[in-house]
Amino acid sequence: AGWLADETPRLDSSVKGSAFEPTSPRATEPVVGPERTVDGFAKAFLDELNFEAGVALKRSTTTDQYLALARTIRGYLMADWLRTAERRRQNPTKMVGYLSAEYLLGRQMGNSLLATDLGDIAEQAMTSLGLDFNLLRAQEIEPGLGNGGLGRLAACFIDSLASMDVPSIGYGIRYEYGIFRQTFEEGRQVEVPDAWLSLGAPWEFPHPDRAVQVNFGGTTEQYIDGDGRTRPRWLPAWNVQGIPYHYMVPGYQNGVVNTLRLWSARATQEFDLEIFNSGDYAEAVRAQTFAENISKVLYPEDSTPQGRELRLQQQYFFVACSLKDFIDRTLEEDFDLTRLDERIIFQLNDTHPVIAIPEMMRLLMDEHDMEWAAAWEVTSKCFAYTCHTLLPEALEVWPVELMTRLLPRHMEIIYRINEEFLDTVREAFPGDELRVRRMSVIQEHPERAVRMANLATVAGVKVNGVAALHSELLRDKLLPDFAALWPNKFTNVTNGVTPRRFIRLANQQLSTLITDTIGPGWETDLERLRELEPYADDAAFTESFRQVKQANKDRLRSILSQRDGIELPEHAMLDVMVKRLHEYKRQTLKLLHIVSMYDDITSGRVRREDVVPRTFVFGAKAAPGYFMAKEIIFLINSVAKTIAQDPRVTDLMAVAFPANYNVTLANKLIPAADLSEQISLAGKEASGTGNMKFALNGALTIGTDDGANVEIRELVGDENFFLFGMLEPEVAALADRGYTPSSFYESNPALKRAIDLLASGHFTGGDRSLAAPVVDDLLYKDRFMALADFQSYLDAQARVDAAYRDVDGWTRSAVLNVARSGFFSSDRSMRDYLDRIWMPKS
Ligand code: C3B
Repeated sequence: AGWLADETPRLDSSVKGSAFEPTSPRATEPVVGPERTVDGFAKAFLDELNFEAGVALKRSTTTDQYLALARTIRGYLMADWLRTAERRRQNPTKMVGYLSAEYLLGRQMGNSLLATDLGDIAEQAMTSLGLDFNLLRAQEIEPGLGNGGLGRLAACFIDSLASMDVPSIGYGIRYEYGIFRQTFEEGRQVEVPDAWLSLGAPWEFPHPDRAVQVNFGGTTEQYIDGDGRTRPRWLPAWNVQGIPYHYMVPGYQNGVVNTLRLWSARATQEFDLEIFNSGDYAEAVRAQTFAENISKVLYPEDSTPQGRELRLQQQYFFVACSLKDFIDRTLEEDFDLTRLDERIIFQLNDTHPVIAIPEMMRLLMDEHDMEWAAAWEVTSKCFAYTCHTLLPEALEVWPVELMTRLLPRHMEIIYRINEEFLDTVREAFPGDELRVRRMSVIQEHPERAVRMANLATVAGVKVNGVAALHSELLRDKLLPDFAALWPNKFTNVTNGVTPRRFIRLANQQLSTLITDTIGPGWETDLERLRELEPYADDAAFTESFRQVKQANKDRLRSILSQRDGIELPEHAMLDVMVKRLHEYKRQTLKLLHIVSMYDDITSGRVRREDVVPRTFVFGAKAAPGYFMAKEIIFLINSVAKTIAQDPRVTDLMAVAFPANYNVTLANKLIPAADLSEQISLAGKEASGTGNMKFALNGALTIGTDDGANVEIRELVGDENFFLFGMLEPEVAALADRGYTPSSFYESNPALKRAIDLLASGHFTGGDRSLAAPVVDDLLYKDRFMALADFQSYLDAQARVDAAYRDVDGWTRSAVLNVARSGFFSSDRSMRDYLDRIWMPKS
């Protein structure tokens, strides 16, 4: 057990340029963990199985074995976890508190094995016990505690923070049910609850002993305090407890393990005791259910918020728990809270946690006796806000009526923040009452409501967008009045993805090829992928690169065959569009391309030998209440089925739509892709992060000039990217002129044919009405201008075909995509947050 005695943290592979110098660890109590040998691992595993679970190996189920394996692996992380925490406690510095309602973590086992470098030992240990390691790994249900890009981004960020040894903590909600499991019935999406905890939860550590109370409702009043001062206080009507659950966030082979703290809601004892004592047993149980509802389920809306009361309860619940946890438990007891900003910066992941701002004011004033001015002084240094969208309907507003009912004290505080803020505006822009109205934290129409983005902008030290274009539009179009008042508040941090999960784990063969070519260490210094550039013309390297891609495609074919019964052709370009189903992302544009290709072949308009065979893969969940998104899913499945049954085309095209796209499936799909579809209407996709994962795995992008596509194209080069579509200013101009989709339909024969064929019922068993919702929307509304970009898209797809025929040229471009995408590591994003927002030098 040499590694246990080893008190030097293994920081040699920590990310270059980390803002934090590792401090000498002072573990006061050595933690004894299992030995890093096959025997040691096997013994630890049997200990878990026999003594913790109380099961004999011979009698154990696959689930028992999976749980014991998970607990064994986490045992190896324990010493580093405790040591990291102790080191931080001994040397308190400014921390990052990442506040996010979503963490789309993906499976934990593979990542933990990678972080500890225990993969081989674990596999051999399982084999020595006669167990199938891969079967056990496949048991894990990923914690789907997020919807899509925003939640996955949070997971990438905490991975990077640990790999860079940044003192940080992630705060969020432990939903009992994560994002629904998607199934298809007759081509239509059916949602099944995601009971991810049902088999046991081997990766979490509940701490009911550290419960926090959270209050809701009631009223406020003025009272006279001990010093004769009149002060407001909150008389809440009900409360719940937040139970923290801790999750390890291991850094990449650097001896660091950070913490993710997710809160689960429980009924407080007072709450139900009172009712119990009144003799109403049923009411007491109902009350319990009511309290526990708060963390019951993840809202499955993505990008468009549902303004439901329970959602505001969730937001306040986790934020109140987290602030209290930080102030009461993480800070030293006598810490001077006027200096809070020296010890914490809370990053607000979109508007979901923005209620933290008035909550901090309330804590400082009502519970820590601070005056307004002092409380505001420090609060306005402790938060920064990331905006993840531009769609106006996606900006959260909470009705004043609801806010007053649920959080009356917070509403008062928000009013006062707004009053003082509007004074500032009036001073800066005298007589400009229209501007005052636009900037107010309170909107008056269509109903009085709190604009959470405005509140975050008023209080935040910085406001950032998530890609260069997005940050520009955020500043100049979404919040221009704020930018005029505070130009320096606005900044950009382009998103990134963790290379550990999305290259090293997802694409082991490519990782080996990279390491063999440029040596180790690129996983934490991703710009080093540049060293691959010279190999883009190296025959041996490009041959290996192609073999890796083919192997990944073969693996995907076998996975889809087993998982979904989908049989894909062996040799075809793999053209992939995976992301949430949203009209602005334009899955319908992809569908129009597919239908157009089908029509070209079946009508003999193209010669068969001129067709580049393609396999199209979709992966997308629709929000359960999003009618049009669900209709689009149905239509894609209908087209897929018709194509699969039409012998005229089966050798040239196939469409696959495996159900339940999630992080686990992404890890199999992305490494296999040749072509990455990033085709949102320009100006609508804030960043995209899937686009980065594809480029890093050697897919070429066909994309609009939107989000991070802009930066991908700049870096990989125009000749290695298929650009199409209107630019954002052109989109804006067309919208101003008035957009009529039907005019594009009338004037473009290829488009007309594709739409007519869709509308004819050809793909829907002859029933025209089944295609009508989507077709009619395209023809008469088409809010995201798919028809306007259709021809440009078709032309770009023709360029893709031509490029793909040139095998060497394509491979060269693919290699260059990998070599030039190192910028998109989330380590770089974290460095940017550190330099520009969290710990700026100046
Ligand atoms: C997403 C955006 O739609 C993506 O463009 C972006 O890459 C990610 O966030 C991460 O920044 N997003 C989301 O997933 N959910 C929201 N509510 C808003 C934005």
